Amino acid sequence: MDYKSILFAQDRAVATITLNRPEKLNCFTREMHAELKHAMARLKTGGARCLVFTGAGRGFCAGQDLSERATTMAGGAPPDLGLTLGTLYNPLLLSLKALEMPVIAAVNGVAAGAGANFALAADIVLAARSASFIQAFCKIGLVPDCGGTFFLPRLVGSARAMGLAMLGEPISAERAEQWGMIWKAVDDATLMEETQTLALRLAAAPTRGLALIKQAMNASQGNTLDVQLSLEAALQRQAGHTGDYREGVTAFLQKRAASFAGR
Ligand code: LHQ
Repeated sequence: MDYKSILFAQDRAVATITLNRPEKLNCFTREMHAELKHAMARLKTGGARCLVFTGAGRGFCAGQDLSERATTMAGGAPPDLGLTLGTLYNPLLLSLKALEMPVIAAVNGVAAGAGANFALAADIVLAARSASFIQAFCKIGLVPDCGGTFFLPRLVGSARAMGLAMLGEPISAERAEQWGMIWKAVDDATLMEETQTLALRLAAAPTRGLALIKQAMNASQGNTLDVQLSLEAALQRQAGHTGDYREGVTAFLQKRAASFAGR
């Protein structure tokens, strides 16, 4: 598939997907969704062990391309935005969450609407100091989607989540870091360098173990302690069967750096 709205690159075991409609702040179109779906599927076979998402130009992603969305359909009927979410956005979010490798969002500029929540769905979010996050939905009469009503209260607490969702005010990268919404705000000039360093580090880590950590963390959102403890035991059983566990312990005992194969 020839990509027109995204770029896909792979450097060693780090795959990078760049949303690439810079003149429109990389807002989502149907075409971009189709290309993202294709690129996500490609990751399963290409040997990548870490995925980075970023945006081209001055923005990360301004959410749904509103010019592609009629507010009134033929015959005057209202549009079915639930169908759009169910067919395009929700599968994208779930595929990110299910991806068996760490996902980093390198938020290079404004992240608004679905673009903000798409970034928050990553496992680790780095943002340029000049970047901002905007729950823009309330300004056009919509509800935060792409998991916003799930991630935000868990990340920043319900008072801040409600304020962000109802006021739609931009929150700076630094404030987002202070609030625990993202991992780190970094200087604009070093964002991509720091992202690549982190991505290479994660790509050289025990990938299977990281995938199991991700599974446990994601499941914990809806589990009771006893259920979560059982899940930890089941996942630890799997982790204990990996070559990377053997290598990690052997390297520790031999006082040398471990070399993880990712399985
Ligand atoms: C845009 C957009 C955009 C089109 C910038 N669309 N062109 C899911 C399912 C189905 C339907 C509905 O929605 C959803 C989920 C959602 O994501 S809803 C929320 C959609 N996003 C927004 O409401 C954000 C709209 N954008 C903005 O508020 C501003 O552009 C922000 C604050 C992000 C950035 O402002 P500025 O830095 O001042 O840039 P700008 O507004 O000048 O934008 C640059 C260009 O990008 C401009 O085009 P132009 O041809 O005039 O230069 C904008 O029209 C275009 N653009 N966002 N979402």
